[in-house]
Formats: sequence, C-alpha cells, structure tokens
Amino acid sequence: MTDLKVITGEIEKIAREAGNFIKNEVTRFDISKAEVKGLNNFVSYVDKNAEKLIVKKLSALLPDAGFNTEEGTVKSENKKYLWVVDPLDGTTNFMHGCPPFAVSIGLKEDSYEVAGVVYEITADEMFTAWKEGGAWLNGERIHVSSASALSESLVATGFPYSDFSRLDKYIELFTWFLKNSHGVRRLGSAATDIAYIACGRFEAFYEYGLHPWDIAAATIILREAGGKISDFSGNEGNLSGKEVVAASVAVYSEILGVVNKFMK
Ligand code: 2AM
Ligand code: CA
Repeated sequence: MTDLKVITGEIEKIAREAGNFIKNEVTRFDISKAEVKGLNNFVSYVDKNAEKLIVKKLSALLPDAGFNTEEGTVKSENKKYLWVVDPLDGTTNFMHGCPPFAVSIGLKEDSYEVAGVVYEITADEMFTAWKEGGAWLNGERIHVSSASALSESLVATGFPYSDFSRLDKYIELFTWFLKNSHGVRRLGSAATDIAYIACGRFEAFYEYGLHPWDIAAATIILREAGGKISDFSGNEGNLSGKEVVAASVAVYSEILGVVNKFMK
C-alpha cells in the first residue's frame, strides 16, 4: 500500500470537496426535505450525495478496500482495509444552520485505525492523522492539553437523543461533571468533540449510543495527539461507538473511573 502520509493527503482533498458541497447547501437547505430515519435521526439528500461523492473517490484511491458508511450508499464489506465514513457528522446542526458539522473519514487496516480526517466545515478546520505520523490541524502539529485533572478540564458530551435507557444514570454523571470540572459543552458532532480534545480545546468527552463512523477518524487523530479512547470498560479496540470515553492521556484514567462508577 502507498505511504499513509500520501493517502491521508488524498483523503483530505476528498473531505474538502465533500465539505464544499455541504457548505453550498447550507443556505438553500429546506428543513422539510429531511427524512426521518428513527426518533430524532434525520438524513437528507445532502448527506447521501456527499457520501456518494466520497465513496466514488475513495474507491478509486484504494480499489481493494471495503466500506462502512452511515448512509449505506455502498454495500458494507469487511476487508483488510476498511473505510469508515460519516459524510456529515452533526446533521441536526446542519439542518438548523448551527455550527459545528464535519466530514469524517477513517481508514482501518485489520480493524485498527491507521488514518483519519475530520473536516469541520463551518470553521474550515482540517484535522488529520496517520499511524505514527502525528496529528495535524490545518497543517500544524497538534497535541492534547497539559491539564492533569478533571477539576481543570473542559468536558464535552452528547445528550442522549433516541436511546433513553440509560438517561437517569447519564443525568447523575452529568451532574457530577457540572460540579467537578470547568464545565460541560455539547457541540452536536462527536467527531468534532474528539478532534477538539486532540488540539487541546477540550480535555475529555463521553457519550453513549454512537456509531463507528462517528468516531473512527477522530480516534486516530486523538491517539496521535496524545489521547486515549475506549468504551466505558476501558476496551480500546474495535470501538462500536455504543459507549465512548475519550480524553488526554493525563485525565483518561480519572474520567474512565467516574464514567464507570455512574454508568455501570
Ligand atoms: P450524526 O449527525 O452523523 O447523526 C452527537 O451527539 C452525535 O450523535 C453526533 O455525532 C451525531 O451524528 C449523532 N446524532 C445522531 N442523531 C442525533 C440527533 N438527533 N441529535 C444529536 N446528535 C445526533
Ligand atoms: Ca451523519
């Protein structure tokens, strides 16, 4: 396979092209054109057309790779190389014209993330990383923050939006963070939340009920920037997104302990 740095550069071009398409649609988007996939789960022609564009270009880039994409415009196939794609992470924000929303493209080799691009469209911020190549924001190296405790941390989360089975525990955990951190933010795009830990804006993130495409690209960006990501039990491999704890290495153990205490 070609050099991962070169591949990441190509993914970046594809993410920017899809991002430009999405940006052009913001002003003309008519909310009544959204379809409902499930409770509070929306999709539109914008998500689908962006995905088709991305799939076409990625197929040309690595003809032997399989796909796992949110909108399912291509058959899911598990191969040695796997593209994990969310053409538009933060669809609800997009529909309301509210930042942030992002294109998220991850590449796995034998189930392990080896390259990732998160392009946050509204701020024109391109987060990239490849295995052992570091993490980058618009071409500059990025690192997690130097905070060493949750008491010095800005924490991001996503509110439950359709699976309310763990809502009571979630609210108790939320209350704990309100009292024991610098504050809690809810941006509405998990890929962006995790990329923001990688560049030191947030120290930590937790959410349940996500999907692989929400986190695959951001996972390698965070790891290469000095962070850790796992499920609520601390498993770091094969992340499904059902449970996500992400943080700088310095606060990861502390947040894992807290999330574990409230959510288990
Ligand atoms: P999506 O926009 O690609 O669906 C934020 O909490 C995360 O949950 C986002 O990454 C978002 O990804 C996903 N999500 C799905 N439906 C949502 C909804 N109705 N409200 C908020 N987030 C949603
Ligand atoms: Ca999406």
